Order: sequence, then C-alpha cells, then structure tokens
Amino acid sequence: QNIELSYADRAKLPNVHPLASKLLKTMEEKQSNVCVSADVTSSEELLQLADSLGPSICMLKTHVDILKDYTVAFSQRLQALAEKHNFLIFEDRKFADIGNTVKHQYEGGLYQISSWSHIVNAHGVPGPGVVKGLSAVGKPLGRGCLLIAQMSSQGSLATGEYTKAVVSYMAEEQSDFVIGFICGSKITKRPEFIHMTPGVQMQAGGDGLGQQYSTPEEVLYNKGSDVIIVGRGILEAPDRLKAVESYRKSGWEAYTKRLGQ
Ligand code: 5IU
Repeated sequence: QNIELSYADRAKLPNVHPLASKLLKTMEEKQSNVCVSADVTSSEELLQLADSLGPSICMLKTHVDILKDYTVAFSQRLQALAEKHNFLIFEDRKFADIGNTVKHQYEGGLYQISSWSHIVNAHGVPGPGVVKGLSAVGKPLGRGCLLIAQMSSQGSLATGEYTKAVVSYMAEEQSDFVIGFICGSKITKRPEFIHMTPGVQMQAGGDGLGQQYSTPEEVLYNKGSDVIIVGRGILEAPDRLKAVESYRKSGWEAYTKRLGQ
C-alpha cells in the first residue's frame, strides 16, 4: 500500500522543484486545488476574473493568443494580481516544435511568455529537445514546465506507450525544469511531480467538440490527480464566484478523502 503524502509534505521533499514546492504550499494554505482556465477574449475581463476568483484558486491558466487586446501593461497587471492573491500563472501554450524554435516562441514574439508566466506546457512529440529549448529560457528565471502526457479530448493519441515515454524519457531526466504533467490520472509515483487534469465539471459529459468531462471527485479521489483545471464549469455559471467556491470545496473534500482524513 502506498502512503499518501499531503501537499504540505510533498512541498518539503528534498528533490522537489522550488516552483512545485511553492504551488503545493499555496494549495495547502488556500485549501484549493483549483486552477481556473480563464478562456476569455478581453484582457479587462481576464483581469477582473483574476481579481475576483484569485482568493479561491491556486493557479490561473491563460490562452494569451485568444485575447483581442493583449498589451505588456496587461501582463504586468496580471502578475500583480498573482502576487496579491497568491496564485501561479500558467500559459497553456502547448509548445511542440524543435528546441531552437520553442526557445524563441517562449521568450520573444508579441507575448514574451517567459517574462510573465510561471508555468508553461509542452507536447512530448518533438522529443527531449523541446524541454531543453524551453529550459534554456525558463530555468534561469525560475520557471517550470508541465508535459502533456494525456489529453482530455475524445480520440486523443496521447495514450499508452506514448504517455509512459513522456513520463520516463522526457520528465524524469529533466526534472530540474519539468514540474509535472497534464494527464487524466496519476501516472508516476514520484511525489515531486504534480498531476494536473483538464476536462472537469460538476457533471460528467462533453461539449460536442470532443471535450470530455469528469467530476472533481472522480479526478482527485478515484484517479489520484492533484489539480483540477476548470474553464466553462466556472465561466459559464450564473455566479462565477459561487461556482469557483463550489469547485474548491468539492476538490478539497476529494483530496482529504484520498488522504484518509
Ligand atoms: N485543455 C483541455 N484538455 C487538454 C489540455 C488542455 O481541455 O487535454 I493539454 C484546456 C482547453 C481549455 C481548458 O483551455 O483546458 C478546458 O476548458 P473547459 O473546462 O471549458 O472545457
């Protein structure tokens, strides 16, 4: 039988990445394993979301390229809100090119993602070079990366041997920059890695475009993941604040149940 470590215990492990440690501590302090997926197209609305939902979340996920009005000032205000409410920023950029190209995509262009996002993610398809390229930019800044080991969408090709290779060949060898995975369930026993799962709503189902939903209880208790990523379950609720709090509460209950408390 595996002993379940608490988020607080895992934050103190000798080999844990400093950013993963910070996230785990934040989760424990705020009693929140909720990452809100702030998939809105106006930067003003995104900042409002960050300010109002900030106290209830451990992380805020962005798709900066869907904003119609991105500015550097916006990225600075978002960083200030992350400080104010103690959450991490995760730009869901899904890098998937050769090392040299992702280096430029991460550091430069219009968005200069590495300057404001604590965490980014990458596909394993290119092989270890994608992590090496990102790491060259992000490691000196104290950033971290999640590898996409599985996807929530129907018919995803990221399964089986592919998932295993992402874990063993890509993550375990580059754990100075890789802090965990996007996945549907716990895929490594190493407690230093963080498992984050999208495709979460209060009711199981789908969206008609391939998204598949599981409940917080299913993801955190049955599947052993650590963080639930919730977009429309919160964004399309009549009261977003009430919704994020209900995800926070059921997420925390499922986690404490897993710990056997
Ligand atoms: N997202 C997924 N599934 C994945 C990955 C990312 O849904 O496998 I990798 C993103 C897409 C969207 C958010 O930004 O997570 C989920 O939003 P909804 O909760 O609204 O479905």
